Amino acid sequence: MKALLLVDIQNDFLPGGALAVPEGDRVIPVANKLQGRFSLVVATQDWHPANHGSFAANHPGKKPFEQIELNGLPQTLWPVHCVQQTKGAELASGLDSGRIARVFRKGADPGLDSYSGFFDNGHRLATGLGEWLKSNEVTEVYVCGLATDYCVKFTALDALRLGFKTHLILDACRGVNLRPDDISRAVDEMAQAGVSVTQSGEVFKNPVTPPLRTTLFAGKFLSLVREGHWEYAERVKVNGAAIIVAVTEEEKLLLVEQYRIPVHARTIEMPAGIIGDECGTTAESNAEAARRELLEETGYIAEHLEELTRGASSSGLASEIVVLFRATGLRRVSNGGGVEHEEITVHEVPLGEAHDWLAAKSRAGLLIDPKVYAGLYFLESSRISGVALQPMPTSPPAG
Ligand code: VGL
Ligand code: ZN
Repeated sequence: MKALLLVDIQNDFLPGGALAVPEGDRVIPVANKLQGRFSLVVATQDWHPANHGSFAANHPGKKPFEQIELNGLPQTLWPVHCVQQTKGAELASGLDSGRIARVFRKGADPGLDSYSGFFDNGHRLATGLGEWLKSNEVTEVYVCGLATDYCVKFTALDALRLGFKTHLILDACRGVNLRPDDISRAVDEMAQAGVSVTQSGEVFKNPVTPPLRTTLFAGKFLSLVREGHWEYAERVKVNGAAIIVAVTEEEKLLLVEQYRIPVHARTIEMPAGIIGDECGTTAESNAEAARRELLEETGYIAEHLEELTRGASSSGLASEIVVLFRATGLRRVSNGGGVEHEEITVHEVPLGEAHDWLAAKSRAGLLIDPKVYAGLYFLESSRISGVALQPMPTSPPAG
């Protein structure tokens, strides 16, 4: 498997930061776009204590960029940068971090600097990155970030040493250039050592290699999948679920009650349904699916559908993403009750009584889906803040 390594893309290394790399911010949009081409993304983070030995300020009479010896190793002195728990040490504000599987920190030992994301400069301590990549079956790494002539260079050289096929994505890196040709010398040194020097445009041409995935069981509606060491459920030909927070003109919340086989209990849930194959691509198609499900389950047609939020329904158990909609302008056109065998009871609960009603159902032994409370949160907070709800574009329900 291939992994993308985002090296030290941190606020302090951007223009305006404590140790600004010229044009450091230019790597961010490229790094964001590159992430979509890898199924595994890892970041490194320079993470120094305030008393770090690489800071000129900690050596009386010394200035940034002077050379000293630190515990037997040559050391360039730097301005104070990437101090733990500061804004400057955080990953760059514009960097998409939702897909970063892990962040490896380095440079925490006051007596040792650590340019490479794999080891400190004396190769005395490992950060764990190498082991972790190997445990994830990574054989090939693509390196980008800051700074070409320091942390990027040493990270790429160590990756090679550890046996990874190593690529440098040149246009997704920027360097310090303390001496005018430091960057080009660093690139030459990496290339000489065996790093393949490439451009993001070349990477975008490569197909995305999916992670090693085994289908342990393929049912009619669900598969059980193993990816790495993780097992999870995935729906067949479906890519999400719509949950509908529906309030009638009389301020009544629509809830559904049904017997659920996996939990052997009656449950109270928001009306919901799966978002099919063709959906998920546009907000409208999701809204259409939500409108259809609401009609099937409750017999109500909704005039407006507004997306409230989206997220994982149970991220350790299933790949499912749920989209929470608010439905308004409700008109009852049929009895609902779901498609055959669903045997759904629709409840219309006055909003002001919802909490007491749910508590009573819970006491009676029914299981309340916590997403019901998420829906109530949105109803209550939209009133408190007086947010005007935007109507969604409407069209007649499908089918
Ligand atoms: C770096 C100098 C000092 C880097 C970190 O990320 O390249 N450079 N600390
Ligand atoms: Zn540093």
